[in-house]
Amino acid sequence: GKVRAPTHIISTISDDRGDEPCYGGVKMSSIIEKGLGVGDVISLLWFKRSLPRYCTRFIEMCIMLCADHGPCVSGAHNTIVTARAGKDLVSSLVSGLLTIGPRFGGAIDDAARYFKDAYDRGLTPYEFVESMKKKGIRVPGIGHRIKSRDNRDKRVELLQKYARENFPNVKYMEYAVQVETYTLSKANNLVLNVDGAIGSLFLDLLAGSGLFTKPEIDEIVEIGYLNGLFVLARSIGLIGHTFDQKRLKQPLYRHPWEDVLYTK
Ligand code: Q5B
Repeated sequence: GKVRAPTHIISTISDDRGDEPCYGGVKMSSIIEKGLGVGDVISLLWFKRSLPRYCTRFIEMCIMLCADHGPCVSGAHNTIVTARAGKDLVSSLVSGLLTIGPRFGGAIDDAARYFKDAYDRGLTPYEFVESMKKKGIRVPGIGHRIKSRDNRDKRVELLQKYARENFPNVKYMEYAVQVETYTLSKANNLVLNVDGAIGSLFLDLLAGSGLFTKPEIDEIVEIGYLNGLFVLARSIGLIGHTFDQKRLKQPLYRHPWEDVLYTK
């Protein structure tokens, strides 16, 4: 009687079979009654555990600070062009999301991987950056198109301030800052960017909270959970850009000839 047919799906993060859905074993009514937020929901569904308030607040700050960065970035541009081609919300959203990758917004996981590896192996910032250069790999989490030594990214400053005041330890972030000091000696725009700040600080969250084992941290970094924060956050802005274009009744976009170098 205890033998059951093999299932086609294994799922561990939520359960909808009882009188109310549970996220990571926590009843939805309890999430609402306790006044929990979206950071707690992410903790339960992604990390399969309740995290302390300072961690869930940090997750919420990442979502809020990455929600949008204007109409000129790759994602918003694609979304705007798609919306102006008359496409629906989902098409406009995904066309923007598809630009998220190693150069734009999707460098958080690689930043965490490389900063973790370099710090854990005891590499100096000089050794780390120069070894990346030899391999022909740009340091993920470093560099920005418009941010620079003299025009710092407020998002990075806010996340760093919060973590310094609330995290038990910020060793990975301080290492990333030392890397930035070295890269800034090479060029003015090689700042620690928002991807690098989130990547290094999330390593500190994972290592400092005491709630993750070392193999669990390695698995999270290896699988690559952290770009999910940018994808989730920027969806808020991309949805906004879609509505904005529709509300403004913007016509089909055509790029101006003057802005193309036609050459043979
Ligand atoms: N160089 C971000 O480059 C950018 C270097 C580097 C070593 C580096 C570049 C990069 C790593 C990926 C990353 C996240 C493409 C950025 C984001 C979200 C956003 C976006 C927004 C938002 C910018 C000039 C010279 C060259 C390069 C060297 C550049 N980066 N060397 N390590 N990391 N970063 N992405 O300005 O000798 O002349 O060949 O790939 O972390 O996406 O707001 O816009 O919220 O939406 O185009 O903030 O840094 O510079 O490509 O002309 O390079 O610098 O090798 O050297 P740029 P390039 P050389 S945050």
